Amino acid sequence: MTEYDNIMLPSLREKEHEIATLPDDLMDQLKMVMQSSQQFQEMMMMYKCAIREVRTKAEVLNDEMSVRYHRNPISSITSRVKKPESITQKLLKKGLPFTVEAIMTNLSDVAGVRIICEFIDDIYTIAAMLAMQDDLKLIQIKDYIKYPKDNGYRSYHMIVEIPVFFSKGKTPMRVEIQIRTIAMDFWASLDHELKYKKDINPEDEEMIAAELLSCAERIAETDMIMQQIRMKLDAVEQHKKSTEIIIDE
Ligand code: 0O2
Repeated sequence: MTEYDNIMLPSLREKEHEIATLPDDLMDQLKMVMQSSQQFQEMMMMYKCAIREVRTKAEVLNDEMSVRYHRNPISSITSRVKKPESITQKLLKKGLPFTVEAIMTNLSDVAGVRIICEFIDDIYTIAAMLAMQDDLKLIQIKDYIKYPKDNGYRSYHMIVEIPVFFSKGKTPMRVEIQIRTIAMDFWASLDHELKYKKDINPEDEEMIAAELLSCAERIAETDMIMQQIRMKLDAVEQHKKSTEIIIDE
């Protein structure tokens, strides 16, 4: 038995593999117990540190490219540690015990970093540059841009393991990196909102889902066109530079 087993509510102990959702009051109790546990606090601190490491890596790449190519491929970076209630739901869904060990071994998205790029090409450039770094271990890639989800969701997901140096030594920590364009992010935030609207009636939900899917397709087309414009502008710039060199010579 791990220390963390102590934070599991006795009423949940027998049922943990059977239930997929919890009544709100039980969820609140579990959340409070989790948050007051020292081990849980420590784990969340470790995930926050891992997020900082990944954010720094992305910021460094963006700074370098802005000096080298005079443009920022990353338009913004956001991050979050998963909320205790979302961690609980995921553990329940996967039939896992409420332990720090189970969380750290089985959940890869407790720490999340979202990198928002201007253009589709930038997504793959940043992803490749991150994957190349030898202190970062690539665990999994889900390319929902090449293979969008049925609902229209598009984004590039990487699960990475990054070493974080604490007082007791080095700990490899998992972080989920989501990389997407501004347009994809705009779509995903509206889709996310729909997921949490519980009072919506089924016909409306179906209609909104169909509209969202059609928006996702139009957004994908727009992203492609914006990418082509970017490439044309780059080609003009390149041509200008090469003629300047010839004139100088
Ligand atoms: P939140 O609130 O963002 O944390 P897994 O068990 O993790 O391997 P999962 O969760 O299906 O399996 O992995 P996947 O498909 O890589 O999705 C992980 C995250 O991507 C989700 O986290 C969302 O943030 C985002 N995502 C995936 N599909 C969709 C979608 O259809 N719409 C939107 N808006 N976001 C999506 P969480 O834990 O679901 O949520």
